[in-house]
Amino acid sequence: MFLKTLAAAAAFSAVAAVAAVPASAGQTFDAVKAKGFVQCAVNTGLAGFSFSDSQGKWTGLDVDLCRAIAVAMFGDSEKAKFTPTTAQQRFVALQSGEVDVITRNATQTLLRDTSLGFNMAGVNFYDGQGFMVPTKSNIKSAKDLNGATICVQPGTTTELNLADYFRKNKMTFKPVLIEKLDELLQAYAAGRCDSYTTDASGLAAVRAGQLSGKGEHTILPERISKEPLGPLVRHGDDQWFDLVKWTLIGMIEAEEMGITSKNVDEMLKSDDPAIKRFLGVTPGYGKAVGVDEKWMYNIVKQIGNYGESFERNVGKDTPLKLERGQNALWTNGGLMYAIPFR
Ligand SMILES: N[C@@H](CCC(=O)N[C@@H](CS)C(=O)NCC(=O)O)C(=O)O
Repeated sequence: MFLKTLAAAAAFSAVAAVAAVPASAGQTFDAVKAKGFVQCAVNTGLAGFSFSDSQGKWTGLDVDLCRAIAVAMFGDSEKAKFTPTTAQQRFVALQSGEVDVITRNATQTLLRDTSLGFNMAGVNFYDGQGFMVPTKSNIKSAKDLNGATICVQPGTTTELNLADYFRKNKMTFKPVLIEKLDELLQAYAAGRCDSYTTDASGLAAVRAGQLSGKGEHTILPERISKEPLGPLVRHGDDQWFDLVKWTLIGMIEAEEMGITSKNVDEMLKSDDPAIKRFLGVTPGYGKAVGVDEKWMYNIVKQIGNYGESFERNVGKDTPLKLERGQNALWTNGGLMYAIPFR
């Protein structure tokens, strides 16, 4: 009996000891801290997601996520640098250490998580693959594309899904593979392809961006795949993985809690214990993640919550005019669900 009690006490203190151990810093986390900025792989230019203006200032939903990571690490959204990558270049850039994280419409898949050596740190945009056609073609459905020539970027899930979809539906197609988005869109606009296929968000982005003023374009109704897009980090640094993952979850949690860039200072005075912990008024989470206790306060203050970032970059009042849809909070019928800050 006495022995049992001793064993139980030992087990309890072991748990307590584990809980008290500070998060151990990993290679990437330390390297980012030492160099003083985070290097993110982004698109070469996709309106609403990652786009650089004539002054070289990057904006977009994916850029916001990168900046939020910078805020978590350094308290400053300007401590983020961007490496534009094509779909083919992005994975090598992460594997080689050229970038610290990919915040660029990358679909989370089994092979990327395993064989490519990455960890998937959450989903910041739920998407599906679609097709675009010139409106004057009068094509109304993907099923009308039998025999079509289709423009597609190599090194993407898009390319693989396209082949599966046509095979499954016993249809044929001719792929035109072009790595650089701008070149591909020129080919499409010049009529070299009957259709262009990518994630539906990408179709909306190029229609509002590179293709604006180049005729009318229709996005066909079918979504032929699931494209959960989100940040990727290299295997081997759990602390860095945790930081990226909880930065994204934190932006969603802030929206769930009703904390915005406008009211976050008011919220500091809240009596709600969960809000006090979230904003670092009650310390704990910052230390657990290895950053300043005010990390989430700073992120919401400088970047906003997930919904604010969505509306500012891709929402219904932007040229992309995207509905929240699957990207609404779970409480509003969407898939965005923050794992508890606890
Ligand atoms: N989600 C797919 C496709 C990602 C992708 O590369 N999409 C294209 C079309 S939206 C893109 O981002 N192009 C921008 C660029 O190459 O800079 C994947 O992860 O493989």
